[in-house]
This record gives sequence, structure tokens and C-alpha cells, in this order.
Amino acid sequence: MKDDFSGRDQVFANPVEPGPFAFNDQVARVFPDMITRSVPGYADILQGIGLFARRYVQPHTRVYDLGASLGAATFEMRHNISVTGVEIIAVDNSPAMTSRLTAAVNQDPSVAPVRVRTESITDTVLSSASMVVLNFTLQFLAPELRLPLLGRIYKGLVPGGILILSEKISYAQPWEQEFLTEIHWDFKRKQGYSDLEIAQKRQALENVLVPWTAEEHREALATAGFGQVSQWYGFFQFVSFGAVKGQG
Ligand code: GEK
Repeated sequence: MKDDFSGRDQVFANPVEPGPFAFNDQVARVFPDMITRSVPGYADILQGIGLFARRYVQPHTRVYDLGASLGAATFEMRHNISVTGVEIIAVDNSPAMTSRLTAAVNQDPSVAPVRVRTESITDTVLSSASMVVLNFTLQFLAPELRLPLLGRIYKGLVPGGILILSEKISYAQPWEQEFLTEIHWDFKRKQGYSDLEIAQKRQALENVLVPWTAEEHREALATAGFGQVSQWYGFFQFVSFGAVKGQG
């Protein structure tokens, strides 16, 4: 299917057959518009990822963007790395995403090599990494697969390396869950989504995007080995953590 010129997300604009959300061609075509209008703070987080890349990426190491989609974080890092000998590995299991990402990498004149891999991040072998990004990806993995992945990321990082983990989180208190859900829907309405679009996407994401609480994230990061964890960003229930592997 050809990419439409507007790039406007209308995936749920008309009544659709109920079914699970998938990162298919229809979604990949409009993905930048979809994520920007759905995730409060997405542009800020990308800006932060660029700054963390500048500070944390070490010479002759690897950088991983896990669940890269069209490579927004990949490019943010690529454009901010000034040290030499760095290889960026961008992974996504959606061929609709990685085919577009490969084309975009080939159009980008930056020097740092980017290898695009179409595979599940549960299969990705990580080594000599100074930076790993999970920008709104872990939430799509089955909960029992998350801790093993975080453990492999910790092991794959060099001392002083950083994991950036951005997630939509949930809340243990029902009132707080409702408080943040309502305001997020207001955000989406303000971005031009109709109530039908909001309701249909919500239904499609049920059991596909399974959010953890902030405490569950902190506990999993600690169990994986990270002793230094900071929630450096939050806008409604969309947050980002930086987790650093100590020098010792
Ligand atoms: C960005 N990081 O723009 N293995 C590999 N990829 C996966 C898996 C898996 N097991 N499960 C889901 N994905 C991006 C945005 S989007 C977030 C990330 C969102 C991929 C999936 O194909 C999709 O491209 C991505 O994770 C999640 O900074 O749509 O809310």
C-alpha cells in the first residue's frame, strides 16, 4: 500500500471489526502522526534521548533501539553521537516498520552505521552496549518476558552505560487510574481524535499494551541489576526512566 500524503492517523476513524491492535502497514504509514497525537511528551522524550546519547554513548560501543518503529529515537541518537566507532542497532519485529526504517536510514547522511533488524527484541543479543532505548516498547511484551529482557540489557551494558525506558504506566489506586485516564482522553480529543477513535483504539489495545505501575518498573529494574534509577520525565501516565549501570 502506498503511503498517503497527509500521513494523518485515521485507523480508527470509522467503525472497525473488533480485534487486537497490530503494527501493520496501515499503522506504519501514519505512525509519526499517531504517536505524536497519542503520547503526551513524545517529542520531549526524544529530545532527552538525544541529550542522554551525547553524554552516555562511549567510543567503540553499540547502541540499541529496541522496538524502533520508524527510528525516531535511532535518528535522535545518531544525530547526537560525537564519539567514534559506534554502531547503532535498531530492532523491530514489524516488517512494515523496518522496511520504512531501512529506507529512512539510507536517506540520512549521518556517519554512524545503523543496522536494522527485523526480529523480536526477546531474541536480540546485546553486547558492548553503552546505551539501550526501550521507548514505549516494553509495555507490548508479555509481562513474564520483561524481567528476562531487562536482565539481558543490564548484562549487555558496559559499566557507565544507560538504559532509557519510557512507558505508559498504570496506577494501583482506582481513583488515580481514572484521574489520569480521563485527562489523557482530553489530550487526545484536543489532538483531534473523536470519541469513537479513542474508544476503538482503547479496545484494540486491551491485552496488547499491558501497563505496569511505576513501582513494578522500579522493582524489575532493581532485580535486573540496576542500582541507579531516575524517573527523569513524566506527562500524565507517560513516563521515562534512566537506569545507569554502575562503574563497579
Ligand atoms: C519511537 N520506539 O518512535 N520485538 C520487537 N519489536 C516489538 C515487539 C517485539 N517483541 N513488540 C512490539 N514491538 C518508538 C516507538 S512503538 C510504541 C515504539 C507505540 C514494536 C512494534 O512493532 C512497534 O513498532 C514498537 O514496538 C512500539 O520512539 O506504538 O506506542
